[in-house]
Amino acid sequence: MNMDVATTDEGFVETVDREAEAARSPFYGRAQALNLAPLWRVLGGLVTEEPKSPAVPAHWAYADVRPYLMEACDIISTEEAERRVLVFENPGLPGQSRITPSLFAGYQIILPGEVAPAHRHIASALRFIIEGKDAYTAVAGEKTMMEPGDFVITPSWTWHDHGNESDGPMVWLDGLDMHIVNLLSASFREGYGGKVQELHRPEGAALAETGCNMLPEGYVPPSQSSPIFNYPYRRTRDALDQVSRTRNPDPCHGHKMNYINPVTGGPAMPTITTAMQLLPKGFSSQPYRSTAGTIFSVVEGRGRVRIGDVKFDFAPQSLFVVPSWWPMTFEAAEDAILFSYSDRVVQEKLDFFRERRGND
Ligand code: 1HN
Repeated sequence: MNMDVATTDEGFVETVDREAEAARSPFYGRAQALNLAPLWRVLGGLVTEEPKSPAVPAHWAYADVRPYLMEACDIISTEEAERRVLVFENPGLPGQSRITPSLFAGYQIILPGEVAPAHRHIASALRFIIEGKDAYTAVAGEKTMMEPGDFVITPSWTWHDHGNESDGPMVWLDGLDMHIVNLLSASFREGYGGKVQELHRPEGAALAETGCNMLPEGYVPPSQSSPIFNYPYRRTRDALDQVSRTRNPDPCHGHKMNYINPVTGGPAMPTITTAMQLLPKGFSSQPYRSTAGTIFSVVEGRGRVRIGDVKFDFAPQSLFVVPSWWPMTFEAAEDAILFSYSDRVVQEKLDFFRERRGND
């Protein structure tokens, strides 16, 4: 036997008997002509012993990204682009508009007076505000003004348009689940047929109805997404501050709070788990890994994240990605506030989700 170590297309190392494989080769060729393929040549890569993400850890500093956003404003209008977005591409997944295999991340910039026209799609979106004020998004007939640190939801198949009524640029992080939608070939999209949608609810209606730990008698939720579509930073920050006075920090996560849908108590979005966490100054976390590849956006504070043997220093408005099953630890040089999103809720619904705390 002539045993060789070979690397498959998926990058997995296998032991191969070259002579036997050569003898089987005509069979493989004839089978291929009938669109048949031998499982035994690909099994190891199809069903891995542990998660092997094609994504890699990556970090973007806002000072590096912002000039490109500004330059994008010089070369294309929101009108022409429809959405003026620079996509964060995972270096392990170039050209695919993926920051993880399942999730999209991009920064959208909208200048004073511009409008991003109304449309809707099956993909759900989150907005996490990075810079600017007095810009709005309108979702399903209601407008909300956005500020840095606000977490805003565009549920599946809801009309949405954005506008900037301020005198400065507005930048937010767009997180979308279209890769999950597309995996299942379930995408639809349509234009509204007018720049801005008709508003039929006063600003603040959603927060009053569903964001005060009460629900109107007889309330029927319009979708599986949280009816609160803007979680204001002021409230989130206050909650983290209060919680940090009454609880000890989790050894892996510090003070971490998940955004919830008040109707169900479950995650705010049906396909994307979202959270905000406070790492107190001087906090040094225990290692943590999970199968949910996670995108982090830093709101406040400086520190360091270690992902496997890769280290990134983070600062306000940094963005970084931790792929599935990579161990991560945090060190906070200052009180740090981190927004994050992942596909955890999807994995939990399908019984896929696994996590491991500590060093094993
Ligand atoms: C989209 O519709 C928006 O509505 C932002 O603001 C980013 C990225 C990919 C596909 C659709 C938006 C998007 C997007």
